[in-house]
Amino acid sequence: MSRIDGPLVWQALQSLREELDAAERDRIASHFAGQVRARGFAAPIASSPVVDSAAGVLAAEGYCSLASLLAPAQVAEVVRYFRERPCFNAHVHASSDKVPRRLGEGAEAFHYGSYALDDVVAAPFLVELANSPALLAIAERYLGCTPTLYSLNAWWSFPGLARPAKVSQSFHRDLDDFRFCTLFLYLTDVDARGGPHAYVRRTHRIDLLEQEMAKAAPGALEEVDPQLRASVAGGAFRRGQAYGLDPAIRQLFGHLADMIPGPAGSGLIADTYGLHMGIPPESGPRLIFWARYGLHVNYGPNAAPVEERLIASRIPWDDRARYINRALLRS
Ligand SMILES: O=C(O)CCC(=O)C(=O)O
Repeated sequence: MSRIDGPLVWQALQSLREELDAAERDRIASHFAGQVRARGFAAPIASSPVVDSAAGVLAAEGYCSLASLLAPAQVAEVVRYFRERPCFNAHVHASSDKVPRRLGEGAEAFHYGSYALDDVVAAPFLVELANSPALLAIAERYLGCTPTLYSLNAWWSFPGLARPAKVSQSFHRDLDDFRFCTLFLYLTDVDARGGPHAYVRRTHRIDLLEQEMAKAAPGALEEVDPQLRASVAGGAFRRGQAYGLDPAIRQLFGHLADMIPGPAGSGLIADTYGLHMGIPPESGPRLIFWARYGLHVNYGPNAAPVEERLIASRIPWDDRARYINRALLRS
């Protein structure tokens, strides 16, 4: 697809996603997955107790915690690598002012310091982790087809800002694809004050949401902001719509809202269509990495493809690997 057609198709699909309710979105996702399966890049899904259990929890709850994704020595190397590079003042590089800033030299004046895709790809261990058979198998189970790895990102969340960042430090839904899931890897230790990711379980699936809503106190939903109500009920919603720590979310779903701390090297895989947020860190900066798995090449705001050799030299490179990583590659 050309550099014009890619964004054009992405924008059209994005508008469609904003108009669909959760059930329609899911139906289209199944068609997409069927088309991908028909094109035959599937590998036999590696079945192991870890993969089976993580895929089951992800489907049932919306996220699954993952321990020991990287060893302490690997984490130290990754953190050292990023500390030596400039970062950019937004959650994703594409939304920043594109001014490189170093840690200790102005970067911390902003909520976020994210890295350019080339630097994320060149970081040690991360491309290998995102392409590990176990994570690909979990994503493949969840999506119903071979995943497309459409976004890699790493960023600092800095403490001490007067207000939380818009959207991402407020409960919100992501709308990247008709079905997708996100691996988050903590690269610093994250306790309750270290900026844990928070996720409202079961808000990723309309059937589960309906079950939870049926348990809500009579009238509880009427008090909720109409946009939030539509979203909570699995209806259409706008991208970028955020709900803060809306008391209604606490009232309706408090018992399902998990804060997810973990040591550096651990993480989670989540369907971030479900309500989620990053709690602003208080005790120190948090460094985190994501890898996003979806149904197709998703020319979202993160797209800035890298040279094939940067990835191909790192992992077993065959047709399937090229397919999975193609959104990240310059053609
Ligand atoms: O910072 C976090 O833990 C959450 C980031 C987030 O909300 C997102 O990537 O959509």
